[in-house]
Amino acid sequence: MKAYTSNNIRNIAVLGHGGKGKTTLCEAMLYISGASDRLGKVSDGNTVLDFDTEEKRRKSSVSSAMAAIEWDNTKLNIIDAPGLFDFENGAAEAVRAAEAVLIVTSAGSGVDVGTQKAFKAAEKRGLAKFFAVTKTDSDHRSFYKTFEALKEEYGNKLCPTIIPYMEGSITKCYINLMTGMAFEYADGKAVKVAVPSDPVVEEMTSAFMEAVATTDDALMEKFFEGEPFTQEEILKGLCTGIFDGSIYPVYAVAGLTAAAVDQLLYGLAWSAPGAYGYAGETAKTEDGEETLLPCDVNGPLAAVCFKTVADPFVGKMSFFKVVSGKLTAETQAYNPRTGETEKMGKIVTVKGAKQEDAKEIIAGDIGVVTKLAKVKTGDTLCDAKNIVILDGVDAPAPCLSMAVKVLKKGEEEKVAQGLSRLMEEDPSISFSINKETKEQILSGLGEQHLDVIVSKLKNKFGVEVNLSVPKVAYRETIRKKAEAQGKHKKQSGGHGQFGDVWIRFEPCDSEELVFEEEVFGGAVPKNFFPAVEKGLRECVTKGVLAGYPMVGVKATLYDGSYHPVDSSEMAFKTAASLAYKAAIPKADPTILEPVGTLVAYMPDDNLGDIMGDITKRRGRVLGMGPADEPRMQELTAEVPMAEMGDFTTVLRSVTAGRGSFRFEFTRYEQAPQNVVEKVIAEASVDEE
Ligand SMILES: Nc1nc2c(ncn2[C@@H]2O[C@H](COP(=O)(O)OP(=O)(O)OP(=O)(O)O)[C@@H](O)[C@H]2O)c(=O)[nH]1
Ligand SMILES: [Mg+2]
Repeated sequence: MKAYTSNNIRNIAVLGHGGKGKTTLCEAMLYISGASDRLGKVSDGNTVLDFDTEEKRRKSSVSSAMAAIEWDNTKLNIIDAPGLFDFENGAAEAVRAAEAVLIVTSAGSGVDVGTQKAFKAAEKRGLAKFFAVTKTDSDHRSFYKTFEALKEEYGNKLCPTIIPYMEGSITKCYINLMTGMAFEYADGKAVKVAVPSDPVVEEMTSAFMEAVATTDDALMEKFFEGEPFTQEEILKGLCTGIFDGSIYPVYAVAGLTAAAVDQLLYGLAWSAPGAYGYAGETAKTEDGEETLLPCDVNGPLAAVCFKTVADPFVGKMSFFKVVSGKLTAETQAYNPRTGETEKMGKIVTVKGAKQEDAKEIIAGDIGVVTKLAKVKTGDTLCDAKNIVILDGVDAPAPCLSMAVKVLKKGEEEKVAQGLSRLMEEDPSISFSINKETKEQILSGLGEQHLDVIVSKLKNKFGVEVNLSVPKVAYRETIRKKAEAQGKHKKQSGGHGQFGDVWIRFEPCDSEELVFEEEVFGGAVPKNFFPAVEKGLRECVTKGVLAGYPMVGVKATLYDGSYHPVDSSEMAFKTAASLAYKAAIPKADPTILEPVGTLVAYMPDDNLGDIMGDITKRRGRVLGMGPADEPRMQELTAEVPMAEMGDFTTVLRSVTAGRGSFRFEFTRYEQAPQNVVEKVIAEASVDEE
């Protein structure tokens, strides 16, 4: 690939709802531009971008993939993101690296959730927005229906740019309103035809011109006078509007047949902003001050790692967006997070799974540095003399947790290693050990996400695991006062063992055991008190009902007796545990369950259903009201953690993916009787 200067590079994130045709469209862009010598098909598993085994198996993208395209003296870095919400991390990576987002939907669709999410993600980072309505080759899939739906959602900023001319339900040709030319397509090849005269074409042309006119007063005047615009005026207006967010161009295409894809490439090359077009990117200095970094190849280095891949052959690959300066094999790059200077590996560019050596990655471009052992996704690399921190990646937080069971004994370490590699690639995975239940907990964004992780463990790391619903960390406590004697006496041959205590147990507020003594007249000598306390502290780690830790207990040693020769610390420790075992069952023991606070967001229409679901989960709604976003509600509730298992899945299905939530542990509460019985029954099964 030839060398491009910063002003000729565009980074485009391709986002949208699952299955709408993003990968297919990207493949067509690669094919039409000559970056790929065949038109890959997702259904045939031969695409450049869905190269991972999991993607081929599922016929759907699971991670972001990148390829550079050369078109009209411009380098277009295309980043194809997965549409399924379980793989949303890929979209977060793509958005971090891009200046423009191509939102893909398909003809005949309304405004789907993927479109809304992509739009929001682009807004959040202030990126330019383009729409591609694909699948316009299929019969009875109306581009115009989708256009109207988008218009209703996004208003007059929507600017038809390539439109299909339909005869009945069949697309005959595509009209480029930028150039005023029409083309028919056969095998992706364009044949110029006359622009059909049709009221729809006239209406769309007028909408296009009006959108362009809004970017400049002089053009608006011309528009009202009915004067035609020159090509330069059109392009300038379009670029201005796209850049400042007053125009969202809409392109009709068909990825599968590569129809009108050349027109889309022209549109992106001519009118998508690159990093060079902006004043710069805002970073933070070490003191937390904001500083603007212009896209200047001669400026100080500032690059953000937006994606990490653990490649089996090349090793670790860190994907960078260079904001200022350049990355070369000789660069001394400082990592403010670790405080270390990184030794550069090789510089490569990627086309899907393929790598090609490169000399450098310059400001405004993206590329890969290999073997940076310490760099993580989200890290900034910069000049040690000019330390800056760029925004990281807005990765979604894990929300569905399962317990991991390793199938073959002895492979635990291998599983942990495999997972830590996968976590390097995907920050929306987390893996930890629950100290209380001793279970290994794997968390991700949903069932499909966890399913892919399990498959990758098997295929990439050769280890098999099963997932099950995690145990809940219950606690035990007592509800009334009770006392008992614990007497340990043994006479075996010479030296005997003797310890005798009377201990009172009562409820208290402390999580930890509170130990006191009220011994009169040396019934138990002082030097044995620590042994009694130690014995009790060991006991409360296991409750008497189901073996969960005991909390909220005060123990008072108030009497006992000793033997001048046979008493020992050991004997008093044992005596204390006998008192515990005898007293606690009389102290009305019960089970406490963890309760968390849920804050959930959902569209207005789903509020009733979600409230019903929360009630079914034994939750208490604490409050609700309109969320910050239009047409969304925010609901706060307290829900037992044991009931939250599949809430992610239910919320997603009820809200068609629009909902989201946070859930955090709040406190322990008395569990209802049926739960107490269930927990005790399960514990006795576990013990058998
Ligand atoms: N007829 C027709 N079918 C298409 C077109 N584009 C994609 N498809 C089909 O739609 C399905 C999904 O296409 P993908 O390209 O995998 O969609 P995606 O948006 O990348 O999907 P995710 O990666 O899962 O988000 C495949 O079966 C494609 O063959 C098109 O232009 N025309
Ligand atoms: Mg895809």
